[in-house]
Amino acid sequence: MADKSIVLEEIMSQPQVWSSTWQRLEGNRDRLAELLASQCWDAILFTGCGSTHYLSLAAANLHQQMTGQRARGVPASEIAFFPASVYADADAQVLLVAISRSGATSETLWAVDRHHERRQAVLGLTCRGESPLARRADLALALGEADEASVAQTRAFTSLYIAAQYTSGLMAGEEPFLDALSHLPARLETVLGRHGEFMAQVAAGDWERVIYLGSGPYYGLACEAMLKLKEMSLSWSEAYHFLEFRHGPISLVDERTLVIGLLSDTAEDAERAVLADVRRLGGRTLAIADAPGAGADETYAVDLGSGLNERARAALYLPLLQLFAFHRARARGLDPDRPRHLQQAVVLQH
Ligand code: F1P
Repeated sequence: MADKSIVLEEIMSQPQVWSSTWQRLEGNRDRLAELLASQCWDAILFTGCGSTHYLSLAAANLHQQMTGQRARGVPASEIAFFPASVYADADAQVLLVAISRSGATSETLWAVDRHHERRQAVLGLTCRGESPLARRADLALALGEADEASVAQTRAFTSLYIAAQYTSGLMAGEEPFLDALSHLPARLETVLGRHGEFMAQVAAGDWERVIYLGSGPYYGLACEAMLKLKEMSLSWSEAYHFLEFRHGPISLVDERTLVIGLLSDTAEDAERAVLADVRRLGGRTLAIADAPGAGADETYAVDLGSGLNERARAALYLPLLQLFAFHRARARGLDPDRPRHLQQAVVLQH
């Protein structure tokens, strides 16, 4: 197999791409602020499919925490087919944030159309300015620099997530948070330099199953890491809210189980205790945190060392986990540039 890989290039390009994304977001600040202030929104609904659905989960969690405004992340197909389960009140003012790398995914466009039937605004976050989503949204932020040739989303996911963080920070009026986002590219450069090779070593282990755990806004990111591993390496993987893992799934743990924890600041002690339980039962753990845990005895540990709080630093976890999926695929003799059964976007016939 050739050493060159498109998806690897895209993963490693994230520091530069995040930098361009940041500039683009700053350039669109006034237009975005205008849309956000155009109504007294009762709720914000985030939606997407696949990776961008998981992005919606993470973004909604963060948004509600930052703004106190009701926010929810749902798969676009639920809005299209079960709108009554999504919109509680017919008169509520709801802003839909529709997220799609391609801007062409059928269910996401159906959700946009459903939402427009309510005569309410759609903010589109996409990588393609000429896409149907960009044309249909009331305001579209098109992150062309983050677009990808690969099937598996990597830099598109993280850049779109940063755009969602920016939107929530703007709505919350939190300038220090917005400023913290501008430091992410430099922090990522350091993280990749320090830990990139190490992820390749861990990925080469004899794992039968890999489980990702995250709390709060990190749950959606844990789900995305799980999806990356499935897509690229055809490996058995699952994701749970951190403490949920004890409530049944922990019975899966054995010596060929790797549990990867995306550690928050808020619940760090409780999360490390879950990982300790995994090791006690014979499993292996990889803890990704901003700083080493005092007295923690992880099988593997990665410290991001960003100095940023858990809300701002979230995107930093993913490139390492994307590298893990990439190297796992290579270790299994698969080509991560050609995931089985997948296309870049799912476009369905009506
Ligand atoms: C969404 C998506 C991808 C997935 C697959 C099919 O695409 O579900 O997350 O990896 O390749 O499409 P998009 O709406 O974000 O373009």
